[in-house]
Amino acid sequence: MTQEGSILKGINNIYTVADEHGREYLCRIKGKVLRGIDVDKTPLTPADRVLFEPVGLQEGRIEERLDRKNSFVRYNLKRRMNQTLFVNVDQILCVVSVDQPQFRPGFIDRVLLCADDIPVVIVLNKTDLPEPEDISRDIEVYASLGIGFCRVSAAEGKGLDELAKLLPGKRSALFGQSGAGKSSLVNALIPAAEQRTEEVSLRYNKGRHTTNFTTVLKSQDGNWELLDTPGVREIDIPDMDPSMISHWYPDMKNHIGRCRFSPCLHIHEPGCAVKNAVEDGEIDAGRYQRYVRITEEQKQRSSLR
Ligand SMILES: Nc1nc2c(ncn2[C@@H]2O[C@H](COP(=O)(O)OP(=O)(O)OP(=O)(O)O)[C@@H](O)[C@H]2O)c(=O)[nH]1
Ligand SMILES: [Mg+2]
Ligand SMILES: [Zn+2]
Repeated sequence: MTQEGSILKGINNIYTVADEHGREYLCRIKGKVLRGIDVDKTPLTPADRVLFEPVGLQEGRIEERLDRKNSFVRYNLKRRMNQTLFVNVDQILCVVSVDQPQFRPGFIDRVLLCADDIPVVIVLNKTDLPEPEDISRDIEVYASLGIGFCRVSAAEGKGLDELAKLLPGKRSALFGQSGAGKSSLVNALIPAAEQRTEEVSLRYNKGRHTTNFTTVLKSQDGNWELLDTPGVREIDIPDMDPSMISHWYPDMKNHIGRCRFSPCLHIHEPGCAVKNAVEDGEIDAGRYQRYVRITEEQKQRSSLR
């Protein structure tokens, strides 16, 4: 009999599906195509809700994907198409670190663009390491945009109580650069998760990432979930019209309508309200420079088609 379930992970087209009691089934997709999906998107990702038919006690066949509440989408440069990384989350914990890997605000800007309407909280990890000065300035800029922030050290157990307060009743995805400490944080918050972690130097020598597929992990009390995701080195924003990018910047939104030209890329156009706001210090100059880089990249990508 068909049941509703939730995907915990998928490896080589074999999906682990949990039913409403938490019982797990190893499932394949029934037939060649899945009902309820649009062809060019990733058919199934962790946290997708599905209808499946159990076959015996531990296996099953997935028949249909149910509607997604939201999606985190990036552009996959190799495959030259958008790629959904995970879905149906209440918030994204963007894990960045003080160092190893280096703190890069441009990475956070791109995560915010990929996140669409999903709320993002910046989790600054490895605060036990010496901290470059400009980090707190950048963090203040994000705070002024209403983005949540949390300082932690998975290694020393610092700030984890604060982080834990953000989790009850929610499904949160940890996303960030490889080596930032996502799996270490998952293990600190859900000890039974036993996610593999590895030293950054070891990793770079071998040129690989430690976590290589996304897993949904349930808290001990069953009240909240974490998604541990594979780290990335870079992230590219999904395909969109370059002139639309600024609409996703809360700090630019109020200025856009006052530019002389419409649409305006806010780069070379005269009478640009966004550029004026940058000059007046209303918009952070660093964030604007990174906006220009992201927009130029997007223009170039569109021109290659
Ligand atoms: N100094 C310090 N090191 C940490 C901290 N948290 C994690 N690490 C170390 O950073 C390295 C990478 O940690 P992981 O948890 O594997 O990082 P990850 O983000 O899951 O990496 P990927 O799975 O490749 O994306 C490990 O050697 C951890 O021990 C921390 O708070 N401080
Ligand atoms: Mg990991
Ligand atoms: Zn403009």
